[in-house]
Amino acid sequence: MNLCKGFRVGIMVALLALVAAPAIAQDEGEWGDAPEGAMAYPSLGIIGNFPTCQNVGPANFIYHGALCWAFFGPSCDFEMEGNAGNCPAWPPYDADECFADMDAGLIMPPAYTIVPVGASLVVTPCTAATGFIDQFCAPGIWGGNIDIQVTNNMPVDGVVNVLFDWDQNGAWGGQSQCPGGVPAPEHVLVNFAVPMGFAGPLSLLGPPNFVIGPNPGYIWARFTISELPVQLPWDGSGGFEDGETEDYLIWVWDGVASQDRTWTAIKGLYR
Ligand SMILES: [Ca+2]
Ligand SMILES: [Ca+2]
Ligand SMILES: [Ca+2]
Ligand SMILES: [Ca+2]
Repeated sequence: MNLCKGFRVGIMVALLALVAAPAIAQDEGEWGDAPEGAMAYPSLGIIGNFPTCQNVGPANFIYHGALCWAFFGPSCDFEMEGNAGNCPAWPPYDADECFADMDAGLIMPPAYTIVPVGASLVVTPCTAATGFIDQFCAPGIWGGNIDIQVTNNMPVDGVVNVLFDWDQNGAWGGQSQCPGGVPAPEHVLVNFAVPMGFAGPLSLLGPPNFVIGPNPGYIWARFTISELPVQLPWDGSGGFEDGETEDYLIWVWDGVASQDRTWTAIKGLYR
């Protein structure tokens, strides 16, 4: 091969590498597991359109390369597709992380998942722990009612982003309104820096508190750590070299104390 031809081949290889860049998601990596094209809220009959699967549209997906230098909880594990490779199938729900499974990092609140019972889908706790983040429109307080274990072993500062589907429409973005016109944005933590070398509960870094949305019930949430900030407005999709995404179903309290709920149920039996 003469020098000129070698140069041309080099250019061609570089161009091919550029063209091939979006295909990075064909490789093993870290993905989300919030439902896409599947039932997200059984009691409401709402199908999830969260950006999780590469091969389910119209929603996009989120992907992290198989490095795991930045992660939530004890570790990452890698798959070829969303929902731990089960896309487009739900159930199983939360096939990647649920809670206390040696992967998941959520410290509080307790997480829930969805399981088939006969012909129905039923929301059930991930573990024996049950409980809500707080009442609708109450403050979300890092270290008070929400926290996640995070580690950044990357050679750069990382960023964490967190989404909650407050209006239960099966997608992330925009905002809901609480009484008095108080906005409750779904993107509750925006490009929050996690210094190189940090390992601990995210609350130690003082992330800003937020407003819990106005809908009581179950809410899909996404926690993402990455080497680069997300583009705004963010719908939960993206492609990153490093980091991890963990999705959780959490409970927003309707404000009815459990003893009242029990008493109402008891009275109902005698009517
Ligand atoms: Ca994941
Ligand atoms: Ca994984
Ligand atoms: Ca993890
Ligand atoms: Ca939403």
